[in-house]
Amino acid sequence: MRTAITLSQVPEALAGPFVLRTPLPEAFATAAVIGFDAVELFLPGPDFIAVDEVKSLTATHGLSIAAVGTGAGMLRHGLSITDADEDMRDAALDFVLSMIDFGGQLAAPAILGSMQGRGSRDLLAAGLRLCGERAASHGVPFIYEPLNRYETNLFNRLGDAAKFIELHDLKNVVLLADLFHMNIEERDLAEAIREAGRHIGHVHFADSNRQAMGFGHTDAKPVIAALREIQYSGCLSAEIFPLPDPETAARQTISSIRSLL
Ligand code: LER
Ligand code: MN
Repeated sequence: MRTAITLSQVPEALAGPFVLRTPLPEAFATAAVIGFDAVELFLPGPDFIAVDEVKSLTATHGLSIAAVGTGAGMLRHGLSITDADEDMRDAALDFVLSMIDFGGQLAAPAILGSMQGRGSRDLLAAGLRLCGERAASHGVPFIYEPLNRYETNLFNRLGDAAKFIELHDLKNVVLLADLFHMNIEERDLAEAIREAGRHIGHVHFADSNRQAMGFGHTDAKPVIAALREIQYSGCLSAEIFPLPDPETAARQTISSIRSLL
């Protein structure tokens, strides 16, 4: 398993669970110095920075791109791929597809989190199919993230989302296990990970209170054991609040992962 940390460049996401918010060159340098393998990018959109500039930052700092978030489409433009309005839905899909293309050029998968909205499962299946196909053209998966009940009506638990992927035969769509959402919705974190098994393609590594692992009350040992059991080899990505400050949160993430792995 590899370590990753979230970098946000979205002013509207000031209250969000993103650790490093300084300009990208500085944020990449901080992530590398603290010892992360990768960074997860939360950007305003696909044109915020040229792909070549990101490639040069990854090369300079020896980091890879764990994933790219799409949530700015919801935060900045109110877009969701399950919007009942067809024009809004199309605009949402355009945004997500353009983020898939952006990430794809960096060998990074895109994530559908808040842009899933609160719509119908049929619209979700249609959107995920398109996104999975587009991601496949870049040789990366597309990541679907079940969220807690206060953020979506669609899927709150990994096992239900895994069954949905199988029922609709959604190819190249993997699941994001966000331990913060899971702490609210799952009966048992490790059991949920085992149940979703091979469908899990990304992990948001957060403690119960969405702070760095070790700053809340989640028992991370069985979680790591379950991830090992399903032979998860992706990133443990710290999508957490920068508390008490970004550097402490980042360092705590690394030291907790080192003690667990
Ligand atoms: C995004 O990864 C996430 O976990 C959401 O809670 C953000 O709204
Ligand atoms: Mn998340």
